[in-house]
Amino acid sequence: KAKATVLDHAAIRRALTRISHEIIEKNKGVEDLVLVGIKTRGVPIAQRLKEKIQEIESVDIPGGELDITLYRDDLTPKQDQAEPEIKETNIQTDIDGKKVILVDDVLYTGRTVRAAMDALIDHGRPAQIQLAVLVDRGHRELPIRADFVGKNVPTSHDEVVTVTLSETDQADEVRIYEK
Ligand code: 3GP
Ligand code: 5GP
Ligand code: MG
Repeated sequence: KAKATVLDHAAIRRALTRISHEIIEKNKGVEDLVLVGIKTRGVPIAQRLKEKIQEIESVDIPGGELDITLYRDDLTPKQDQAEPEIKETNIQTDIDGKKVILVDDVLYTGRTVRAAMDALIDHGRPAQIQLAVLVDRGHRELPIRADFVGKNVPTSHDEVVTVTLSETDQADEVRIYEK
């Protein structure tokens, strides 16, 4: 059941522009940064950030992808306690000593990000890991927070946030639905 649009196309664009500036400001430039998107929709979001940062700083930041699959059924209220698992890692660049920025569409329990951090640490020894998300919907189950947030969207467990992006879907939009 549709409830409300929380971000439209322009709001998503502005949020990602702001986050790009925040990333540059926090890191005092873009040296040693690597952007790693979590599939599916974290990947196009990371790509957009990369393009904006390139416009601002004229530097092409290396990127990568992680595919993390959930073995619990996240689309229904909490019942299963299984953990997200790494399916595929595609990070061509060396992350030793780098500042890796993980990028995802929605941050919820934090378990996906935890799995993503495990994968990164298996892959190398990053100097830092930072986290950028388009939406933080709350309900963390682990001590994880995002460094860069497009929008905080308070939700109940019965609600679901849909993120559609032009790269993967029809249009750019973030909505809240009642399950
Ligand atoms: P994504 O791969 O782009 O992140 O989990 C598969 C898809 O279902 C995700 O797309 C995500 O957008 C969507 N989704 C909607 N609600 C949930 C949820 O509560 N948990 C998870 N894991 N995915 C959800
Ligand atoms: P977490 O592991 O923090 O519980 O959930 C994060 C991952 O699950 C993200 O990759 C995100 O895609 C997905 N996710 C969790 N809740 C939602 C939600 O309400 N909407 C969408 N679109 N994705 C969600
Ligand atoms: Mg996701």
